[in-house]
Amino acid sequence: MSFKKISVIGLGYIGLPTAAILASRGMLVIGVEINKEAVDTINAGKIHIVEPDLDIIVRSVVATGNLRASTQAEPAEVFLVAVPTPFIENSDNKKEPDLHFIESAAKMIAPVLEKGNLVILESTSPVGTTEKLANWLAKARPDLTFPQHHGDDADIKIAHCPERVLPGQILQELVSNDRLIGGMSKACSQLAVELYRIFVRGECVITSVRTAEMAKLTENSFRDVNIAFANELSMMCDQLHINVWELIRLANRHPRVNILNPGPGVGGHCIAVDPWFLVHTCPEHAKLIKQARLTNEYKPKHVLQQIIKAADAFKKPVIACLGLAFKADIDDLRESPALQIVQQLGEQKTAKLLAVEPHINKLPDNLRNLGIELVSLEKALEEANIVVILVDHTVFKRATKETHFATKVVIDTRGII
Ligand code: SAJ
Repeated sequence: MSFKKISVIGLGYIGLPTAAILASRGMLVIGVEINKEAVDTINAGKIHIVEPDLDIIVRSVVATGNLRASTQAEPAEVFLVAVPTPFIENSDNKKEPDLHFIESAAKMIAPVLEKGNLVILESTSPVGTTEKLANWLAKARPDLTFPQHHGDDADIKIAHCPERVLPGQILQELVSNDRLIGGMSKACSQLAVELYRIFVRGECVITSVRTAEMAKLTENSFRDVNIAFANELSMMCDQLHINVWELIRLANRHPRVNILNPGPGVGGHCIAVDPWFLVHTCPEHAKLIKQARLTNEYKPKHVLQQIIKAADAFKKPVIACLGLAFKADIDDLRESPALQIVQQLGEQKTAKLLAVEPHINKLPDNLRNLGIELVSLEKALEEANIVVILVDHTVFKRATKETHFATKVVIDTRGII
């Protein structure tokens, strides 16, 4: 089969780049998005998120007519679902996966599904979610057959092919990364491989649907556990007056040791979220994974205590907080430990706070309401007596080569100095 018309449901950090790449390969792509503003922005050839080079490719595929956004689903050969899967905190403070965006996507595409269509779930999902999606679709369309009951002969083919791209390098990784293809039957996998072959240069590796779901959660939990190890080391080193960066550099000289970098905590909407899906599904076994999450969630509090202690030595402390994003060289503030630290520091009202974030033009309202100012790096370094490095943006790394840091009390949570 050669595909012509593809529908991407959810035009966020994954959906929009994927839609744009498919469109750039000659497909007619209809992006479906509930946010009307985002739809209008995209149809004007612009983008509502920040990702290197995405603006160029979207502008070009909208101009050629290969990409069009809409708030309504319409018939297509493939439906690629890339909607968010956050968690909700229940009354016992337990984090439960929130699948309502996937359920809404199922309700949206069910009326336009036709025999022969392929439905792919790309959203990071707890094990069993693709089967749930299939059941939601089957319930809405009793006139069609689905792979959970009809295997290879089903009218509709369904697969889970998790996205695994790194924000900041999405366009490159979409093409070069290997792709896991978890079809609900052999025929489902084969059709999904055909689709990804349109733009993936990495290998398309076929597995079961549940293994594909678990693999994605495993990758992000692996990273979370390893960062937690580094963060635990950094807190022990603070207590023992040892330079954790030197320690890690030395330990990593061992041929089988490769410790990650400690930081102010773990942010973003993936690594700080996905391990909870495993903890929720297997609470009695996912103990290390849960503890890693708790360690990484605690790290911002540890940094906050360090800053408060440093500020105590000044009558009128002025604190410059360098970086608000969840990691280097992006503008994304979601689940950012830097943002959390600056907000909590602002709530203490014990110091004048200057925030430096070169990737945004305006502070979020909650920070502005606390009297925090967004300033340039130069102004921050001129005025502050304490400098807290919260994000390792390239511009900050360059600035540390100059001398003005030497005269300040510096708390360097990223080890850039
Ligand atoms: N971090 C550290 N120390 C490190 C590495 C990262 O503190 O040594 C922090 C970062 O500063 C950031 C957080 O961890 O706050 C997460 O950043 P990241 O760069 O590790 O990952 P994400 O969230 O941008 O993207 C991850 C990737 N997963 C893995 O590398 C296993 C990406 O491939 C996934 O596609 C993405 O999650 C996702 O969408 O799930």
